Amino acid sequence: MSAVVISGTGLYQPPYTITNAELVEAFNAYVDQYNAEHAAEIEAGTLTALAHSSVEFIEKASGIKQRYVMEKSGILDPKRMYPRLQPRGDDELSILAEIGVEAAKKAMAAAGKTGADIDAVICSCSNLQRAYPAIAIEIQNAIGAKGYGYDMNVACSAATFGLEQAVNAIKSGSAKCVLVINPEITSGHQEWKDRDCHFIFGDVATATIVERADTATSAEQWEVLGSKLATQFSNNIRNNFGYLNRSEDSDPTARDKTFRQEGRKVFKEVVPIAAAHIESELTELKLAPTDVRRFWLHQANLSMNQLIVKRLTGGEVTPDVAPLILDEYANTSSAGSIIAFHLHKSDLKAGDLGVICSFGAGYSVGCVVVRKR
Ligand code: CO8
Repeated sequence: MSAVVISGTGLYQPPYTITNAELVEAFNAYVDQYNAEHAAEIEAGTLTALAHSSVEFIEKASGIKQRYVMEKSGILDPKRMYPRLQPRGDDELSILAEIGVEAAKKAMAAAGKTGADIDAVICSCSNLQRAYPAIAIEIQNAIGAKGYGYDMNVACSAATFGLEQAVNAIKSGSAKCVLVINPEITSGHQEWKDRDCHFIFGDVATATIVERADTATSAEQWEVLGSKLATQFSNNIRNNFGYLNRSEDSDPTARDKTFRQEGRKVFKEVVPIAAAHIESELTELKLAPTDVRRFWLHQANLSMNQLIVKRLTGGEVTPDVAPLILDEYANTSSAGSIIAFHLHKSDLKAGDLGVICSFGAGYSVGCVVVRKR
């Protein structure tokens, strides 16, 4: 059996940025408006006044400085606080497929492939636009790929879970060249009115080409040495949006139909899970954490990533060891670790070892160990 390699990656960056200052200004205007509208209940003690957000808190607590979004005016409108997207006809490319295709084109160019070379498309992300037909099949059609496509969702771990499915498809012979896409329009499910989480997410799309080493022609290739996935049920990150909302007669715009989390619990519980998970996969491959030249980790929180790598290596956690992209992109859910890999891999030398790792809702954690060829 030929080795399996990652032979190209691609990144689509949305057209708009929102800085923390812009975000906090809009949020605080919303809070002032809400408190003024509910002044009587707040005065009577039957309602708690909302508190202002702050740029200092956001940067200190998370490391996030800005985020990219598909649409900005709706999010920053204190009377709305979510994106304004134009509906598209059934005969037009959907917005999720469109950003996936843009990332895919870049990944295919990097790998020296055309659509005709791709024989499986996996669209793996946190937020799928519709129930069916699968976004992956729409992308397959748009790029002229053969074979099959399917959608999958493992929240923030969707990219590494998708990569393992791609590797397994190649090893089993069901595909020769797989396109894994992580399109994330998180702004649609972000709760922009909640001070605890309004700063967390950003939009983006990433794509990765996984293929047999004997068909790979790109200048830069990463052999997949192994991968490991794990899940453990938790309600600490949850979104109840779903197709049964109508039948339950529940309000589709209620707070529980957007992203919610117990951020501090997630932080505390997921750091040891992720560190142990990476270590156990490295041990199975007869490698040590100190053999790893670079960790491309899920981008949710700067301190979280530093703690994970510190637990593993015991050494200093520099951006060279664990590159940070969340300052610019925020948490882009499944795409975060792949953005880090895409932007911070070319300086490594042949033989260098790296780990792509993502973790999040579920809980879920996935890691992929790669070596530069
Ligand atoms: N401005 C000012 N003060 C604030 C703000 C704010 N914006 N927000 C909270 N505070 C206050 C709180 O009220 C609290 O005050 P007090 O001490 O008086 O109670 C204080 O600041 C501290 O609040 P927290 O304990 O909440 O703050 P933390 O230090 O824990 O930081 C973080 C919050 C940054 C959220 C942090 O907990 C974190 O990053 N945790 C990890 C989260 C994580 O990794 N989550 C993964 C989720 S992503 C995922 O799995 C994908 C889901 C699918 C994507 C959906 C797309 C929309």
